[in-house]
Amino acid sequence: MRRAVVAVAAAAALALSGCSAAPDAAEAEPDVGVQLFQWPWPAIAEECENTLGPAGFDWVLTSPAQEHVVGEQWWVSYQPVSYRLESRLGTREEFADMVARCREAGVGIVADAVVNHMTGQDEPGTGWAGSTYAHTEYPGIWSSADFHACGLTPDDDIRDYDVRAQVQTCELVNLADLDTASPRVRERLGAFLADLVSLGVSGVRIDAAKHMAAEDVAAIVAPLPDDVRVISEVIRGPLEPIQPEEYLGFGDVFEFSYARDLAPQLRSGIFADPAPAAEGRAMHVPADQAVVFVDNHDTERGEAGVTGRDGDLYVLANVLLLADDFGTPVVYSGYAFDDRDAGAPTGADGRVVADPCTPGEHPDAAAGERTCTHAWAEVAGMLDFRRAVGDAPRLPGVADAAAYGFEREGRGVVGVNAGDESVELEVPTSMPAGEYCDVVLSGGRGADCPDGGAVIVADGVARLSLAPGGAVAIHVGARLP
Ligand code: AAO
Repeated sequence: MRRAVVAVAAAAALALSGCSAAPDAAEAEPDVGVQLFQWPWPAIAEECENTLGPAGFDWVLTSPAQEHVVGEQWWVSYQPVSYRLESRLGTREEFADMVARCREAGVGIVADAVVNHMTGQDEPGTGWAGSTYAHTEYPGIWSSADFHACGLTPDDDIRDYDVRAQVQTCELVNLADLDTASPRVRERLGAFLADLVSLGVSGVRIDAAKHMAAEDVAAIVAPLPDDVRVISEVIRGPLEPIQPEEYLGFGDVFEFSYARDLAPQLRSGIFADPAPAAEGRAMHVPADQAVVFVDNHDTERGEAGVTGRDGDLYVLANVLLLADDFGTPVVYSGYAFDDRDAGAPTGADGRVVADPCTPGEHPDAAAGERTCTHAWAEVAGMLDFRRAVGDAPRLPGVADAAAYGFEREGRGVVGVNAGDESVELEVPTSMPAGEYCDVVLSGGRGADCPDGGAVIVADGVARLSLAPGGAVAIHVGARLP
């Protein structure tokens, strides 16, 4: 069985540093990903160089690179027409250039791979790069024999997630469902993933993995080199027969329970300590195979989680995500929208465009504008925190009114306030007494600690002044002289 191996970024040298060097015992490169949803390849390359590498992000999850059906909606990306890497997000050359430039900046690329299905179109058509297709005919690639015809529902679409055979052999929202049990299909899909790897990607997201038997996905990814990270998208339906745990034999999974636990705590201001990471969390895959997030492109359009539309609460959610010791966190960065289907802004040629984000800025994105979450000072500061606390365990927290905070043993303290009253939160800590810079406020730039950004640790207690909707984080590398 192949094992997911975590790529180590070479960004340490570029990392924003604190005021004084942290003891290096526990210091580790933070294994933090960022999903740049519907970002075009040349713009991702630029973000790697200007923002992501310097902040210490380890990898970027892209949107799918395959040729897709033509349309304005973002989700055309999820209806592949061929395995040519020509899409609204860029050409094959631009994809390869992005991978190389990001790698140079210490950032890996995890490519979203759509292998469960092809298009959901009933009428024949021509894809973005000129390939012709019909629902189950893709000349030179697939013919109808390569697809499932489940015969279990009136239109062969999935109706009932409680029936395994439907979920894995019927069509997900009318998307032509490949017969991934077939050796020929497996081999062709494997060749597509190998092509991505040949361009230097460090990992792949397996879209709609739930809709393929785990043994099929295992067979498709088996030929990949061991150091290619495989992350399966298996949305946890607590009562469904197909569970994310089935997909752990060959890689990691996105753990949807994480955000579902976090969101109600932020909304209510009533926080509870999770079980220690080493003991595992209920309804979560083990920490070392869990990829966790506040939101993604589906949940920000669907589930009742905390999203970019929640203002301060969304910042607090990201602070807690990055302060935690559970799983591999992925920050989500897309664009604001007022229509679920609305695609990202495009130029006159129909290609998606994106202006660069400015490190440290936190714009109020209007519909169609990039949220730039990955460039926010608060996020950069928390990557700095994460680097400094390393593998120090999360200790039981303290709550006061709607504020909550905890220590990463001996190395850092974090606090958030989800209420509308200021709170002085006292968090017990074994950090050395002294004055520390708040890296949330300073974006990790300890040396330029702004006025009011200093936090006192004395008598084994960190005193955090938490404004309504505010967050504070300090770590041993950001101690003021
Ligand atoms: C579009 C149109 C369709 C049209 C189709 C074909 O919207 O009307 O029929 O084209 O022409 C994306 C878009 C779709 C789009 C599609 C293709 O979201 O709107 O369809 O591209 O262009 C299931 C899958 C999961 C999937 C998710 C959307 O299991 O894999 O649906 N996510 C991925 C991508 C996604 C993409 C595709 C797959 C397809 O991330 O962007 O679709 O490539 C339950 C189940 C889940 C199920 C959800 C939604 O979840 O457990 O497995 O996800 O329902 O049906 C609670 C429950 C939880 C439940 C959840 C629902 O939390 O605990 O069980 O609520 O949010």
